Parts: sequence; structure tokens; C-alpha cells
Amino acid sequence: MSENTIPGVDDYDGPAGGWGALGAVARALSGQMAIARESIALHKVNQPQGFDCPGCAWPDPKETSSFEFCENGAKAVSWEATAKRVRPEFFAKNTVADLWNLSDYTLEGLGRITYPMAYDRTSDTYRPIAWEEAFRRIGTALRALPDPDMAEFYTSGRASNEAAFLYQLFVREFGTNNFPDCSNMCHEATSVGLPQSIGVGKGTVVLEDFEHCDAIFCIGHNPGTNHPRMLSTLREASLRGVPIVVLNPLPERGLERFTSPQHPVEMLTGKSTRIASTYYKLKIGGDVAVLKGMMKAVLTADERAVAAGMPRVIDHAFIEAHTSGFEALVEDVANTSWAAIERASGLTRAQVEDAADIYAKAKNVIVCYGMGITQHVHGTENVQQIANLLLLRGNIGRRGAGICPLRGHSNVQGDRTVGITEKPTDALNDGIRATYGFEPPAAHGHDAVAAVIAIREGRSRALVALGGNLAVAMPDTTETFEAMAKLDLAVHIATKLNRSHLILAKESFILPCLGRTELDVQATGPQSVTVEDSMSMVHASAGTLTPASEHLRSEPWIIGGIAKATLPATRVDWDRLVGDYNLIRDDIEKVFPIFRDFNRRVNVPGGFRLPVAASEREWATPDRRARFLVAPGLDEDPPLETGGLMLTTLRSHDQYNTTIYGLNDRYRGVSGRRDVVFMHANDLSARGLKHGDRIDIFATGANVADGKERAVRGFVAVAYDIAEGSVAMYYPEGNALIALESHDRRSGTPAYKSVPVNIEASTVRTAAPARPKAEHAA
Ligand SMILES: Nc1nc2c(c(=O)[nH]1)N[C@H]1C(S)=C(S)[C@@H](COP(=O)(O)OP(=O)(O)OC[C@H]3O[C@@H](n4cnc5c(=O)[nH]c(N)nc54)[C@H](O)[C@@H]3O)O[C@H]1N2
Ligand SMILES: Nc1nc2c(c(=O)[nH]1)N[C@H]1C(S)=C(S)[C@@H](COP(=O)(O)OP(=O)(O)OC[C@H]3O[C@@H](n4cnc5c(=O)[nH]c(N)nc54)[C@H](O)[C@@H]3O)O[C@H]1N2
Ligand SMILES: [Mo]
Repeated sequence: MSENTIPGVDDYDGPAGGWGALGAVARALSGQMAIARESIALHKVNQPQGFDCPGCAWPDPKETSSFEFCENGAKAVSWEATAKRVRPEFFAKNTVADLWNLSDYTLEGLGRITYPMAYDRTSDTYRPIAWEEAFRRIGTALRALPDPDMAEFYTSGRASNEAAFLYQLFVREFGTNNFPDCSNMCHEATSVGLPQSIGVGKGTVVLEDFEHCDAIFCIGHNPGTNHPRMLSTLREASLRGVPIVVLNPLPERGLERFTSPQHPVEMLTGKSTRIASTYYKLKIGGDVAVLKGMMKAVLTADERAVAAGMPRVIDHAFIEAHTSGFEALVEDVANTSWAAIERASGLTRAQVEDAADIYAKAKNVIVCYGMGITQHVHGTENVQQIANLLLLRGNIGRRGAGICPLRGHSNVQGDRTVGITEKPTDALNDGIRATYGFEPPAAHGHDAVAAVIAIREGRSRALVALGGNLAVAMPDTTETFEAMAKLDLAVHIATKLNRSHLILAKESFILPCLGRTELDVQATGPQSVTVEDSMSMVHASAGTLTPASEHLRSEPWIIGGIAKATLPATRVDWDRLVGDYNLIRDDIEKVFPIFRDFNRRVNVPGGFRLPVAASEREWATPDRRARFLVAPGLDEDPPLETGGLMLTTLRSHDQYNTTIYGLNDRYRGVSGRRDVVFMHANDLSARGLKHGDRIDIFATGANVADGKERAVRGFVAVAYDIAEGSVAMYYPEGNALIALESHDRRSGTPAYKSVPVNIEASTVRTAAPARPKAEHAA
């Protein structure tokens, strides 16, 4: 780092985990939680009788394991179980115009919403409203739409299977498949790409496979922050001597070394375990080049082995018996030059060959990946190149081997399984018709990008959001905010206040719900819900804490209320289902036969695994084979302009998506601020800039193809050990740079991780997003 100093920016020398993590938990708890609630809450996380951690979707170790320590899990729990409240009296004293001026961090930090609220235009405040009155007005507004396809029904992936199932049932009976979903911004490239490759859009490994693998590749994910319990798994593998190869443009501490708070000796001696055996800092968007380069090296080694009469390097028997498309892949890889691979990846041929060598020498390989792979213009192709690499040596459908997408929200995968999809299959619609006797809509609906564009163009007039913070999570902050301000109806089912709630429709409602940590009592008594983790394990979750307010209702209850008020002739007995979630599970089983014997199996500790055909080497593809799929070319994204840089947007250690827990990013050495841009020293000096300078960032290429300027200004340049030509800043601060149209062509996943930019010395000092033209505000 250069000699200049920036307040709040320093080098972080420690490992991931360790005492720093314990200290951070203590601070999170003392800042947010009442002591009485805290002691109960943390001990019930991911326990057989407790609630599923609302943090990430990494699976739990063993059926009856003891509580696994996790700093960011503790933050997620304490953030929900906070003692702070935002009450009707607070809303009465603060106009929406005032609230807009608070930061995202402050807004959510106000605490749990306690009462249903409706916007009142005369006073520019949210006012309390009785539940039944809110439902009546929402039902009237939805029924007033000329066409059900003019409403959008968003889901954020924290919703339980039971809530999500009722939600899709209501929306389909209402008559639309407009299901924008947080998954559309996240692993949609997986959901679209993997079914074409291996017949299923989910990971093929289970946790136990990590005990039997001989090499792990971690591509484009940051487990120290986003899936911290995964570090225990990686630590065990490292201690077994398993090579762990990382491909990431940034040096992420959690992937370098880890001190396990579970292991007293490491804690007391200050020792840490190395995680990555090799760390390749590739260029942003260089993944296809590295993956093709590795395949090229493997295929070359195989040719040599054949010529020398040695055992083959590829698994030829598997390829013959189980796959199609191999010849086309060989041809594509042969046509890809090493010069092109080096240029696009930023790595040398020798480095790529070394990675390939580790891959080829390991009998069983697991490849893990996250948003660094999916959130690109060619996200789907990226995912498919990973599948190609694994298939070359039969690394799918075998113990200790497979593909491992790290899912986002704790139940995003489950929500999709129980019907949150804009493209219903015939089987789904048949199941609904047979179970409920109404005709579900067949026409495909909107995903997240299509939904916001429809709202922008006035084709959609209503938004119902089951959780989340859609306006802030989406690209193009300015346009998305302006679009949302045109709605006739906005309904937010939420636990905490966020900026999406402050973008006003003609009628706006905030409906506060129970969180996963809280006791949910319905007509037949306390209820449990179910969730599905990244490895297709389904298990129960039952809240134990006293609800934050007596006026809160569960998500299923709220959905039932809206459904009854919207659909006077409904075919669904909402009260019966809401009164006993076992009956919802019985219905899930009727519509989705894979949930066979659901209520019994979910009560077994640890739950059960949903079938993943590819794990058994059954390929649900058109030709019943796993398919090598060729992606032409190497440049994931349009080439940069001369002097341009490629920007990626990422999460700090103190955030959960748009929820900002704090202003620190400990492992990257940042404290008390988020207005930073990480840059290579050479990229700074090439622009006459130095560490600490204020800079403005201008989108180029595809993100300004419509002729509009997209820029964020007044950020601070931080010299960082990032790949040259690549720069990084936090999400959502960077979202204003990305056009809604800049997304993966095949899956619609926004290209949040490949944003071509120019960077210049700053001319201004503010960075806050502007309030949209408030059409419906006072
Ligand atoms: N505490 C916490 N936990 C979370 C979340 C959270 O915000 N906070 N969010 C949840 C959700 S919804 C999700 S989707 C997951 C997200 O989990 P991750 O996928 O880990 O999320 P990101 O922070 O977006 O970081 C992705 C990583 O990709 C790297 N990267 C960026 N561009 C590229 C590239 O072009 N190639 C490669 N190879 N790498 C690249 C970045 O340096 C970063 O290390 O975590 C979930 N868990
Ligand atoms: N630039 C950039 N943008 C991104 C990303 C990126 O990497 N870069 N990542 C994308 C990804 S992967 C995702 S998943 C999306 C996330 O998009 P979302 O899922 O829409 O966003 P969150 O920030 O997770 O939503 C937070 C809000 O959820 C509500 N909430 C919390 N718990 C509950 C609950 O139990 N029930 C209900 N009903 N509400 C609850 C609270 O009101 C809180 O304010 O963002 C995407 N946006
Ligand atoms: Mo996500």
C-alpha cells in the first residue's frame, strides 16, 4: 500500500475467524439485541428443535451436531431479534421525505416494524392501518387491474417453503406467472445453465462429499463473509492435505487462512489453517478463459498419454457411456489459442497448466462457485464451462466429486422448488389443476429484469413483495427508482424498513411479518416451517422467540389474507391451510410428488434430501446424456475501451445484501466507510491518481448504449492487491452504473460483476442516490 493514509483504510494482517470474529459478534449482540432474547436465540440456531439460520444456505454438518459458531450467522440472527422498534409514533413524526434522507444503514437500523402501515398522502407519512382494512384495499386495487399480468409478485429468498407455496398458489389463481425473484439476480445462470448440461439446476454434492474429495476449486465466491460455516469444511479438507485452488480477482482473507473459533488450540496459540493451496488472481470475467485453458491442458495431456500408451487422463468410459457433444468441445478448445487465454484471464499459460495438473491428478474433484461466475453477460456459459471441465473426468455423480453452486438466501432454492417461477412446467400446472380445480396460467411471466422494465413502461401497475428490497437490489438505481414511483399499488411484506418502502405508489402498504426466529402460533397451535439448503436438504425450522410485536403476523397468514380479499370465488380453503402448516405440506406433496411423505420425513432430525438425478448419473436432458456445451469465444464481455477498467460489485463483511449491519469490512482492512473503490497501483498511476484520491466512476460500453450517462461520484480510490485492470466496489453503491439491459442473455441475471468503466479524478463529493420524481408523494 502507498504512503498516503486514508481514515478507515488499513491492511488487515490476521486470519479469517479467530478473536476478531468473536469480538465482532459481541459488538453485534450488544448493539442490537436484548440480552434475554440473545441467550435463547443463538443456542437455537440450526439445532434440530430450533430455527434455521436466516444467514446463508450452507448445510449443517451432521444430524445432531452442536451449534456451529458463525460470526455472520450471529449478525443475521441478532439483526432480526433486535430490541429496537420502529413504531407508528415514529412514522407519525417523520415524513417519508425525511426518511428518504436517512442512509440504508440507518433505515434498517431503526429496528423491527411493529404495525401494518399505509401511506397517507396529505401528511406524507405512513399511518397505522388495521389488517382487514389493508387487505380490503389491496384486494380492491388488484381486482381493479384490467389484466392480472399487470401485477408483479416479487419473492426474496428468505421465505419458507410454506409461505412461498401459498404465495405462488394465490398468484396463479389470481391469473399471472409474473414471479420476479431474487434468484433472478443471483443463481439464475445456474438454474438455466445446469439443466441444459446435466439435467438439473441444482448442485450435485452433499456435505459428506467434501470428506472424500481430492481437490477443491473455489471460483468467484467469498465464503469468509458469505458462507462462513463453509470455512470449517474447507479447513478440514486442508488439514487432510487436499489442494484448494482459488480463482478470484481479489485476495479474500477467508480463502487464504482461517482460525477456527471452534478449536481452542488454534484460538489460544494464534495459529491459523491455510485454506487455498494456490490462489490465482485472474482478471474479472476471465473465468471462461481459465476453464477453457484447463480443458486444453487436460486434453493435451490425454493425447500424449494415448500416444505413449499410458492410462488416459480423461474418463473416456464415462464420456462414451454418459455424455454427448464431446467432439465439438475438443474442437472449440483446440481452436482457442494460449495467447488468447492469457490475454483474457490475466494468468500465464504455466499457471493455467498448473491448475489443470492439480485437477487431472485428483481422483475426485468438487468445484464450488458463486456470484463471480453467474453475474456476467455470459453467466450461463460460465456455469456450463465448469460442468464441461468436471465431465471430462467423470467428476459428477460420484462420491467425493461434483458441482457445488453456493446459493444465496437461506431458502432461495426451496422457493424455486415449490413453484416460484415465471416459467411453470406442465407438471406444475397439472399438479395445481388436479389439487385445486382451477386453471393456472400457462403463458410465461416476468423475471426480475422484465418486471422492472414492464413497470418502467407502464405495462405493470402493481407490485407485491414478499420480503426483500427490490428497488435497491436491482441494477440502474435511478431508472429503477423512477419506475417504482409510477406504480398504482405497492405492497411490502417485511420485517424492517428499507428504501423500497419509501418509493411511493398511488397506494403503498408495509405489512410487518414474523421473522424466522419467532414463535408462530396459528389456530392449531405453534407451527414450524421448512427450508431447503444449497445441497437440496429439506428440514424444519421453528421460531422460539416472542414476536417483536403482538401485531405481527406470519407470512402464510398475510398471504391468506390478501388472497381472500382479492379472490372472492377462490377454490382454496385459505383459513384451513393457514391454521395448520402440516396441511400446506400435504398440499406441497400433492403438487410436487418429490416431497413424498413430507410431514413424516421432515420430522426426522436433519430432514431429508430431495432427489437430484444427476447425483445418480441420471441425466434429465433431451438426449438423456450429460452434455458438453460449447461457448464460442473467450471474452465474457464486450472488450474494454482503451484505458477502460472492468468493475465488479461485491459484499462487505458487514452486510447482508442491501442490509448494512455496519460500515466495516474487516478482512479487507476497511472500517467506518463504504465509499471505496479497490484498484491496482498501476491502474492508479496510469491515471495520475494515488491512494486516497477522490474519484468519479463512469459506465461505458453496454451500460451506456442507450445514450444515458451512468456514473457514481466522490468515491475514494484504495490501492489494493487486486488483478490489474480490474476494480471493485460495494453493492448497492455501484448499482447506478449498470443498465437494466446489461444482463446474461440467456438467464437474465444482471451483469453486476462485469461493468466496463472509466475512472477519473472526482469533481464532486456526494454519493447518495437521488429520490425519484415522487409522483404519488405529498
Ligand atoms: N453475510 C452475508 N452472507 C450472505 C450474503 C450477504 O450479503 N452477507 N448474501 C447471500 C446471497 S443472496 C448470496 S447470492 C451469496 C453471495 O456470496 P458470494 O458469491 O461470495 O458473493 P459476492 O460478495 O458477490 O462475491 C463474490 C466473489 O466473487 C469474486 N469475483 C468478482 N468478480 C469475479 C469474476 O469475474 N471472476 C471470479 N472468479 N471471481 C469474481 C469477488 O472478488 C468475491 O470474492 O451470499 C449469501 N450469504
Ligand atoms: N450490484 C449488485 N447488486 C446485487 C448483487 C450483487 O452482487 N451486486 N447481488 C444480487 C443478489 S445475489 C441478490 S439475492 C439480491 C438481493 O435482493 P433482496 O433479496 O431483495 O434483498 P435483501 O437485501 O436480502 O432484502 C432485505 C429486506 O428483506 C426484508 N426481510 C428480512 N427478513 C425477512 C423475512 O423473514 N420476511 C420478510 N417478508 N422480509 C424480510 C427486510 O425488510 C429487509 O430490509 O440483490 C442482488 N443485487
Ligand atoms: Mo443472492
